[in-house]
Amino acid sequence: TKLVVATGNPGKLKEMQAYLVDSGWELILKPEELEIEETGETFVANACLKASQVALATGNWSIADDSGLAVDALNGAPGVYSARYADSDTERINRLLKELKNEENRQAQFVCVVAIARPDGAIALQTEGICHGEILHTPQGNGGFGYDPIFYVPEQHLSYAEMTPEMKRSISHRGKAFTELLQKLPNLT
Ligand code: ITT
Repeated sequence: TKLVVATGNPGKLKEMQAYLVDSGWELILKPEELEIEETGETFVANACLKASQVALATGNWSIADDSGLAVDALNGAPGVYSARYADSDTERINRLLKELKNEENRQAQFVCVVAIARPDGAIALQTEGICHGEILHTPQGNGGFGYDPIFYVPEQHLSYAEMTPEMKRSISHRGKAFTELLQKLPNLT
């Protein structure tokens, strides 16, 4: 069965494809001209909205990921606004580091909600994953995408950007959401 991967973010797309490669679904890319406005105020609302609207527009099953970085000292910002925080990954990182200048509390969590919608737009499955970490004072590592160079995971003693793609996939917020999703997939009918 065809499954449209409802993302326009190349970094996310790569990771989503890696989780789904042996799932039995035939993965289809989202048509580029199909853009969904993220009007929700929660990760769950936006993940469901993207999955439902892409399913309805294409007539296929669809999977969407809504994710973001919630920083304790900023009361959870940028959160669902992580993508809209600035115009490029570098500018997003610079803005966050500036907001946290002289801030000792570096605690943060990456959150990921994944939702699968049926061709009629109904949500069939939805899971969430969280990864706790700390915001570094300067970027470290060249891998990954987005905020990866400033997100440090104490258990691994590495930033997301210093991990191999395999290691990031196994411990990340997205990894936790997809592990649960893949466990529940066989029950879908
Ligand atoms: P789609 O909605 O098209 O999937 P997007 O980039 O707009 O793409 P989101 O609205 O979910 O996606 O925004 C999530 C942002 O959070 C993303 O743009 C990154 O800046 C950041 N982000 C999410 N997961 C990340 C990860 O694993 N590593 C680094 N940054 C991440």
